[in-house]
Amino acid sequence: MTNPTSQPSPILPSTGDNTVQAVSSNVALGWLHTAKFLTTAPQLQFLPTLEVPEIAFVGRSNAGKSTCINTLTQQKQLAFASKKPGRTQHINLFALGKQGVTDAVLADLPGYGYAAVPKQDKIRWQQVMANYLITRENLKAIVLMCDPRHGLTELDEVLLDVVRPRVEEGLKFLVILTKADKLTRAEQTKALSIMKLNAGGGEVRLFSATKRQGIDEVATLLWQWAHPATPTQAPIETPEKTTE
Ligand SMILES: Nc1nc2c(ncn2[C@@H]2O[C@H](COP(=O)(O)OP(=O)(O)OP(=O)(O)O)[C@@H](O)[C@H]2O)c(=O)[nH]1
Ligand SMILES: [Mg+2]
Repeated sequence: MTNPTSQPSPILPSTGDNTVQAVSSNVALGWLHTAKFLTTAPQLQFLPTLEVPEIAFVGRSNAGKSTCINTLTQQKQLAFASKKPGRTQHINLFALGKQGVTDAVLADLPGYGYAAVPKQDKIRWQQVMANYLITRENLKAIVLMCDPRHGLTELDEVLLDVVRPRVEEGLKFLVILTKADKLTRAEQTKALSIMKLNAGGGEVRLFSATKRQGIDEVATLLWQWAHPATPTQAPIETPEKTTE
């Protein structure tokens, strides 16, 4: 195994927003199960403008983004997953919401860093991705999928640089350490603590689609991000009654 994520890397600021609603993982998973294919687009300008929160899954090619979406939504083939890297080549949106009312969207993005892709295509895709991450207005959260056996790659670091200003403005950020089933318990613990250092204020979770590890936790987090608690109102003070 290569040494995972050992070098210090960009620290993302904490968003400092702790207003979350308590929810059971069953509710969160039930909500995720409502996912339906919404649309696909080769780049940002062809995506519909949406008002609901969007949660984007990004990461290196073959990291497990599409599989993670299928696992969380409990649908076998919602997103196309494949052994062959570079399977997802468009931005694919999936609508979530009970009773047919969309209240959030998941975005499955093409992976980066696949060596066999021609250089021109790589550059084009990096521009599409940067453009999406910087300007997509309803983007509420980014889930960075990272295979802990490889650690953060150079392109992951570039992505962290691109999203840092938005995280400072409140964008939520989660690193999912994928394919945790490939690691021993000790390696998982180590990879988790190293990534916690590297992700700064972002959340970090271990995940395995095959061993069904981390699913409840990630589902709950995504539900909370899509349904932030409205700040509790301060009680209105009524003047004390005076009797004369
Ligand atoms: N062992 C194991 N394999 C996994 C897991 N998640 C995904 N894989 C495998 O990893 C490969 C890539 O998965 P995808 O979900 O297609 O990866 P992706 O990140 O969407 O890839 P691109 O679309 O190319 O960017 C597939 O062969 C999956 O079966 C996991 O948790 N454990
Ligand atoms: Mg994919």
